[in-house]
Amino acid sequence: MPRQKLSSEEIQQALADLPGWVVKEGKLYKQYKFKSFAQALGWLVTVGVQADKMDHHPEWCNVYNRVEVFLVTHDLDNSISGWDVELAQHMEKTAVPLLQ
Ligand code: H2B
Repeated sequence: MPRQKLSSEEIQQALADLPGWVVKEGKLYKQYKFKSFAQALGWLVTVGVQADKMDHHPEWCNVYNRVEVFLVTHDLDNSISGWDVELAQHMEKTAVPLLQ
């Protein structure tokens, strides 16, 4: 995926390999349900470190074992870009073993 604003077609293509992810409010969105609060918290730290390395930060909210994530690129007029897809792919890879 290019690290630039994606077309609707490119977004749909990316979503095909990202189970549970949808476009909501113009952002990539998913709600995760982890086995416990501790698993959710561990995942937030893992992903947070990676996001900071990428200098691409998620909008997210955690309540107990649930985490809601919105991904969008503020520097590209709040569009969905290759960075968002890359971060979503990292989230998927790291979340799967920890989910309920
Ligand atoms: N995160 C997200 N989600 N989108 C951005 O455009 C973005 C970011 N830009 N993190 C980065 C920081 C930028 O503001 C700094 C200056 O590199």
